[in-house]
Amino acid sequence: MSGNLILYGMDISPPVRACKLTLRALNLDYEYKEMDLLGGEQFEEEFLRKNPQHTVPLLDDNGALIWDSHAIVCYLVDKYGKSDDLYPRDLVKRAHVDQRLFFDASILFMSLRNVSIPYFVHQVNVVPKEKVDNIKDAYGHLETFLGENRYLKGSSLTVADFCCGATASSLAAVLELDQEKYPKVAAWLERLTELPHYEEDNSRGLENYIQLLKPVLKLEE
Ligand SMILES: N[C@@H](CCC(=O)N[C@@H](CS)C(=O)NCC(=O)O)C(=O)O
Repeated sequence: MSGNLILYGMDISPPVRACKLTLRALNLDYEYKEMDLLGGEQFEEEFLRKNPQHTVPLLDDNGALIWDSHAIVCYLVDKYGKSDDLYPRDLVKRAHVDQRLFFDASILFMSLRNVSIPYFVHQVNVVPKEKVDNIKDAYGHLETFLGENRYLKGSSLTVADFCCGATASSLAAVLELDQEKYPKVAAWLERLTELPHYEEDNSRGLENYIQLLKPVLKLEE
């Protein structure tokens, strides 16, 4: 039973959307507290006491505070999943899902954050070639990971699809996916749109995110 789950977030944030997709897949009720990141609400004392790293998503599960989307989605499945399908308990299978999660945390999401933060914080709207190349590399890795599989790790959906999917769909805010070069990524992202409530949990925030960034960014290629 989920008691008092509270998710602190902002819909434009890809890691927040990954948590929403996970909460939805687990059929969990939760309270959503929308934060004003662009107005600096994450730096207010009350929030810093909860998460000194001042990031969303932040999960409050009956007083237990957990941040970083990857830690949150794994925790949610381990604690509330009726099965381990989304985050397998088998050690090898789990390690493979973890690899995709760490790839999101360290490569995929960072290729986006390294463009978005300079703009949101310092109004830097020119994206140097090496940052554009990082995004191309990240798309390329996803194409390879997908191979002949429907999902990022094999034939069934896992939390890696939620985390990497929320980020990969958001990369279009900087560099539109080249569907001919990365057909498997394109098909996988399209497949994810068939998830129940995907529109509400990912697409809406994603569209706002793209609208905020795409028109102002100038890419050096
Ligand atoms: N690795 C973290 C990244 C979280 C993150 O960077 N969140 C951004 C929004 S997308 C944020 O809260 N930025 C505000 C700040 O860093 O002050 C996760 O997956 O949760």
